[in-house]
Amino acid sequence: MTSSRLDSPPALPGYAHVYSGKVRDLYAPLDPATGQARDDQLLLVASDRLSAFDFILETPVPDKGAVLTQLSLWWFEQLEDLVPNHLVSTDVPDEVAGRAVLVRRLEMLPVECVARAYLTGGGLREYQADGHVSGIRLPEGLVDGSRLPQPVFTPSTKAPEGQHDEPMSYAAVEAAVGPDVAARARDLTTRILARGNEIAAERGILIADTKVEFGLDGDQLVLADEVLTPDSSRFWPADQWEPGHPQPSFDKEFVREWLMSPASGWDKASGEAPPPLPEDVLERTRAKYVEAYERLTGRTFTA
Ligand code: Q0Z
Repeated sequence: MTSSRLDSPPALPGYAHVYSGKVRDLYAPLDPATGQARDDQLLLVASDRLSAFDFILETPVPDKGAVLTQLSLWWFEQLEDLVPNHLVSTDVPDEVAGRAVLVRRLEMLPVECVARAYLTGGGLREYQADGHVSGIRLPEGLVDGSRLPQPVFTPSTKAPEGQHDEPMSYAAVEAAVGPDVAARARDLTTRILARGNEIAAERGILIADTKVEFGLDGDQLVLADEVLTPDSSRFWPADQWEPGHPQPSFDKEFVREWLMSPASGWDKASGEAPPPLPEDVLERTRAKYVEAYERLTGRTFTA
């Protein structure tokens, strides 16, 4: 058995492969004059790979990479007055058209900048232990899915691929990047999520939490990587929001439901890789990504 993430990434003429994550690949453009990899730019390529229950599924979701790339680009525009971003150009090779961006290579902060607007997951577990998340005292009586009075900054460490990020205290962020950069990153992260929710709420989507990455250009913080996509954030359907239990995922609900059903024949506890997804589950999942894009942006998605 092979999994797609062990396959070599596609060769892209004019680019050197740098790194592959779970669902994306990173390349450096080659200088045509010298054939050497440039050190000032990167090509970020989003694949159609999907992760569920910590596995990369073997069946790609058609157009997922393009939908998420186009969504990130739209959010960059919506956030332009809040924060500069790393985008250089969307003029990319035909093989990756629509699902890749050329970006400025930055000195990345060694911190995952997470903000939470609703309580769930690791934040909920911290709250249940002692009423705090990331050192911030929250009101009493909150449950899974509760909306927080305001978005809170809950940074985490950048764990090596395959491992889970660990919560990081704000003091540890200050020690890693200095108090000034830490305060600006905290402020920007919570504002990005607040702005995201102002826009998404009008369109029937709640953004429970999000992870953003910043790089430094001199002393200026620059928004890098993807932003406010279903891969970097928890999207919930607003009309089904009901605090008190886990909320359905906007994008992965059909995948999770099928994998956990007897129809899949898969036992999560077995540690085995999940089976390939049936065509109808794939098609409905593709439709959810397109729906998120079209509802948020008001644009029609064209592949
Ligand atoms: C992003 C990632 C992957 C895609 C490094 N502007 C930047 N400058 C320097 N580094 C990065 C960026 Cl975005 C950077 N990542 C995460 C991994 C594909 C994005 F394999 N890593």
